[in-house]
Formats: sequence, C-alpha cells, structure tokens
Amino acid sequence: MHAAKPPPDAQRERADYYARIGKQHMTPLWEVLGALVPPQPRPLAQAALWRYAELRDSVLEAGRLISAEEAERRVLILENPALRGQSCITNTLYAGLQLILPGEVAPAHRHTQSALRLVLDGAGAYTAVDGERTTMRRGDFIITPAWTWHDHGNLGSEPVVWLDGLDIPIVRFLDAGFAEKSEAQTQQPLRPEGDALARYGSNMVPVDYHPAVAEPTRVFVYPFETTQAALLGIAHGAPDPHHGFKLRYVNPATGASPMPTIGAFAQRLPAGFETRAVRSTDGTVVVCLEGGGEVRVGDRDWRFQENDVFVVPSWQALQLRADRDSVLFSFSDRPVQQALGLWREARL
Ligand code: 1HN
Repeated sequence: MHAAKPPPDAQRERADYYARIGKQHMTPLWEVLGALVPPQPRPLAQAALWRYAELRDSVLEAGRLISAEEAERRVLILENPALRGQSCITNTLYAGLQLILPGEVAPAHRHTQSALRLVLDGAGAYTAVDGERTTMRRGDFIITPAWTWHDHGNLGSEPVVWLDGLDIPIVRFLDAGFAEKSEAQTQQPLRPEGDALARYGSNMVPVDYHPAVAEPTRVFVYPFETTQAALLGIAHGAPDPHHGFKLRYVNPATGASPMPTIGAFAQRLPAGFETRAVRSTDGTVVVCLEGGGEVRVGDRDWRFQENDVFVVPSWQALQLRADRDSVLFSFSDRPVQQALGLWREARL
C-alpha cells in the first residue's frame, strides 16, 4: 500500500532535508525500502538466447584476428542484453565461447575464480588442471577449481570451441580476486591422463583422503559418455513433470556440487515431452547438447537446437518442450544460495 502523497509544503521540506543529509552521506531508507526488499526477486538480467549456428562464424573470425597466446584466452563473452558492459550473463555468472585453433596454446595461469568448460564443437583439444591433462570431447563437463593452474592446447586438426562458465561476478562482488601467470606456458604433466578419474571418480577415494566440506572435487572431467549413460539409465517410467529426467553433477567424495560457487546439471527430455513451468531463485545458463525444441522463459519463447545457449533469470518461469530426445546441460549459483539458506524453487 502506498501512502497518500504529502502536501506540497511537506514535500519541499523533505526534499530540502534529503539534500542536507545527503551532504552528510546519508539517505532516507523509507524512499528506497520497497526496492531494497522487493516482494520477490527482480533480476536485472533478462531472458536471452544465443544461437550457435548464427555465432559460429563470428567465433571463428576471432581466430584470424588474434592468437590464443596474444589474447591469453580467446573468448567472446556472452553478455546479458540487459547487463551490457558488465561481462556477465546473470548477476552472478559469466559465460563465454572460447576458441582454440590447431597448434595453439592458451598459457598456464591460475585465479581465485572457478571455471567450468562445456565442449561444444571440434575435437583434439586438451585442458590441463594442476598437472593432469584431459582430452576434451563434445559434451564433456570439465572444471578448473579456484586457484588451480590451467592451460589449454589443441593437438588436433580442427578448431575447438567450448563454453566457459565462471563465477567472476561473485568473486568481484566479494572483492576476493587474485590471479597469476605461470612462467611455463604449458604445464608439465605430473600424472597420466585419467588419474584423477580413477582415483576419485570410481566410487572410491584414496584410503587417506578426507576432503574439507567446501573443497572442490578432484574429479575435474565428467565425460559426456558417462552422463549420457546415466541419463539413459534413469529414462524409464514417467519423467518428472517439471524437470524430465534431471541429475546434478556432484563431487563424488562429498555429494556437494563440483565447485562451491557453481552447480551443474544434466537433463534428458524425451521426444514430445513438455515440462510444466518451474521457477527458482538461481539464474541459470542452459546449453542444448542434443535434440532441440522450444523454450519459454517468462513471456519470451524461442526454438532451440544443438549448441544453443539460453539464460533463465532468477524467478522467471521456465518451460521446455522437446521435439526430439534432448539433452540439456545447465549451470547456476545454486550451491551458493543453498549454503546461505536462500534457494527457493516453485513448481507451477
Ligand atoms: C579463464 O581463465 C579462462 O582458463 C576462460 O580458459 C575465461 C574469463 C575470465 C577470466 C579468466 C580459461 C576466463 C578466464
């Protein structure tokens, strides 16, 4: 309920008072209270979709303009249309399309921001995390936890493109960003490929391994093959009306999200299946890995196909319809919200 407007005299008196206290670096709460504690989230981000087929040429064009080495990371940032200039796709998350050409190296560095990669296009690239390489295959979900050394290379014969997701806005908000470059461009492998998956990702962990609560997972690649098998393995009976067949990626040693700031999910929607609308407080980035269909976010809707990326802002209703058997990957700040007791979901 809005109170009636005060009489002109009182308005003038208040305005004069606000100007005087403004000089004392104060401002009246009562003028902004409604905006500070809205009845429900009012995300600054807007729903948006990026069609990979329309962007691919622009991504490859960057390869002619600058080398991976010069760029350090040759990435086109996916900027939320309502947050241009802020390098973010939601309030809390950054996303970008990274290109690495045959023979190129993206030099080793580390930072307190956590990153994920979702491989979209091409084969033959690798990423190395703290001394172990993993070959990047389409659909693989790869992480580089905070402060881990990481570099990328392309040993193959075709351009490779992946989606990066980082918690840059969260770390910026907290003023907790540190970064350093390695002296060596490329990390010397300390362990053979597959070591972390064997050690930490085989339903077992080293006998003396006791991870701290918020420690990121030592498993740094979640192969698409494994995800596909899991999604197919649960795709019997009735799908969840709001989510279809949906799983979340975990740190297998703890059950927590792979990294403390970013949660990730994979979802299978059978051909012809339409979800009921659902909304949640974690603004979410979604990537279509297989299939295609239609997505409705709030009052916007789009058709989507493989490698398309769309963003669902906090508390906007999401509804999906799959034309064909479809697999969607998504990531959000859900673990942060859950740790703070803020996360909510409403199944409509
Ligand atoms: C970064 O380190 C990578 O390692 C990608 O591939 C994108 C965006 C901002 C800051 C660091 C990478 C990044 C980034």
